Amino acid sequence: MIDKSSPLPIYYQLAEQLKKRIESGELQPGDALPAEREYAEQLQISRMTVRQAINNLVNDGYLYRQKGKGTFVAEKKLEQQLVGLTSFTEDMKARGLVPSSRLLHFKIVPATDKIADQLKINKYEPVYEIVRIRLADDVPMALETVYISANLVIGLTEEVIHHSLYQYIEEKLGFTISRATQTLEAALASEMEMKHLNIKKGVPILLIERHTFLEDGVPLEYVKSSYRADRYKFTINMNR
Ligand code: 16G
Repeated sequence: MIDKSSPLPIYYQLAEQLKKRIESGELQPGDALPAEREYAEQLQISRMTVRQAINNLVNDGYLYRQKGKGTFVAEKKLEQQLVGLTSFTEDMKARGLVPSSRLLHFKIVPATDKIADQLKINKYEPVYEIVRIRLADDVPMALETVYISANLVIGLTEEVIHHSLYQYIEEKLGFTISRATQTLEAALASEMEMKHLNIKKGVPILLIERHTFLEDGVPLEYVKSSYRADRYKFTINMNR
């Protein structure tokens, strides 16, 4: 019900009501929403107001639009707990999703000042530069750029990184991946992210930077990832 005397804007009230119906499961992923015109008539509000409510829910990842077909309820966001140091493959499998990668770039390059500093190696030492799209059930979730010292991790190939990088490092090379520090910030998708993550201009993304270390404190990888903010949320547990 819309309360026209409420100080809360009408579009906001409508968006909150739809959100509740999605969260309660009354509206299921894939369900089509009635046309904006129908909502407007039924609730005696303007189509502009309906559109504003729906735009907000599209931006928040609750709904998505399909050209010529209408507006639909989106899949629930994937929630990642920021507690254990896990790989993409492990995260997806834990949710019952099938992980896969699309390799965009794989090269050994001389470390720049910045990369050398991140990996605590000398400038111009060889590093792997790997760019992968990470998918869950064939849906692109993140775009990941990884730098790893080629003198430390031997034998990485395109074939290897089509599968789990962490698994190769631990099981084939016998290293112990021990800890990581990570930063998380919001940004707007770049052209490259828009293209590869299949998102529209202006959609927010979550930028993650991770430094991962081996047991003895040796830097293993420096990673920059862009996660779709409409499909992903991160949970942080805190103890006081
Ligand atoms: C995650 C890590 C990334 C790591 C990758 C290994 C974040 C932000 N990044 O995507 O640092 O390289 O897992 O995944 O979580 P893999 O073992 O499946 O190749």
